[in-house]
Amino acid sequence: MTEHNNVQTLNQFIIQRQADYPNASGELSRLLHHLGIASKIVNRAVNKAGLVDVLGAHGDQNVQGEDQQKLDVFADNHFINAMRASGECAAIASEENEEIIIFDDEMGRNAKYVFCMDPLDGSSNIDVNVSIGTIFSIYLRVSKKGELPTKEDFLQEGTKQVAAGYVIYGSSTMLVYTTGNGVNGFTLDPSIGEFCLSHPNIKTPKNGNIYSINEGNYINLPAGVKKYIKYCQEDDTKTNRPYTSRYIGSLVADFHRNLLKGGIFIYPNTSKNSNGKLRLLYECNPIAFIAEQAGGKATDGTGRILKIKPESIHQRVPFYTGSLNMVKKAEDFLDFFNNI
Ligand code: P6P
Repeated sequence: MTEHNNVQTLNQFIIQRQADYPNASGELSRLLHHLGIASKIVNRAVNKAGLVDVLGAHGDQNVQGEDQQKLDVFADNHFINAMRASGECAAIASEENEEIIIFDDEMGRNAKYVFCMDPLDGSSNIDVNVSIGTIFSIYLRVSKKGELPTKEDFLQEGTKQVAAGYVIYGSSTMLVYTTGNGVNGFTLDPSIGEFCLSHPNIKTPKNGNIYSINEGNYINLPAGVKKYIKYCQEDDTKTNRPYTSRYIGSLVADFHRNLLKGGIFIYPNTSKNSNGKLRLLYECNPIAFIAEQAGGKATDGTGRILKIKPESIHQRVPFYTGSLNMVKKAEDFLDFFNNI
């Protein structure tokens, strides 16, 4: 029997945090508990992906026109089922579904929250055993209880998020989330099947030397980004800390590494994609909430990600996030070259 002295499980943490808020009535706790269960189910499938028939294109295409891998669909279904079972979610916006999913039953109609998710981000990496992730964001609905939820429930500024986070299915599986009072990381202990608090109160370094961007897009990048990359590549003798490029093509994996070590992740607008590639509701907003709660920064190059008023649920935005001083430096280059 593994000794688990002083290890706090996700459920114990949620209950303890709920005790800190006497007026909390437990709905968010219940929703997070069901999220944890779905994460364990998806983790089991991801870990066995090479062994059982969940690999390969599902044949359909998602709203982004990307081939749906079976694991994408599997993850989408299980997180939808978990939110329905929680009884605390009224509707879902998912990368895998063009329209919002409404729980039009007694529980759903009276639920307080709506849920945005990318159920399995980085899915093109599934077949090559690279870390992938689930990204989620939770809002209080603006529609009235008892009425049907609408898209307006999802078109809220990121500052209105009540919780957000991600699961990273990597060398270990971690759930990292915030409810606006700091960022905490939980590592799945397979021997007991529980997420255990392993990274309490995560703070991201204010400076770092990792820059993460797909340099294959170089010729299509804005001038300011090209100049920032050049700045990173020059051996900055003042600090004698040459930068290093790390890019794995999986947002959760790239962001999580930089969160812990210090770094900047950039997916800018390009001459091919005027709004960049990443989606505001279920990629940029939740990651931005985590970044800011950990002492970092997240912008679209001109302003705070969390202050953007969404216009559609699959809206894309340019994304710069990570260590505070690195994002500020990148913005300086953008400001200069956008205004010459
Ligand atoms: P590119 C994965 O498809 C994803 O949405 C993110 O996880 C990742 O950061 C990005 O796209 C990678 O895009 O164009 O560099 O392959």
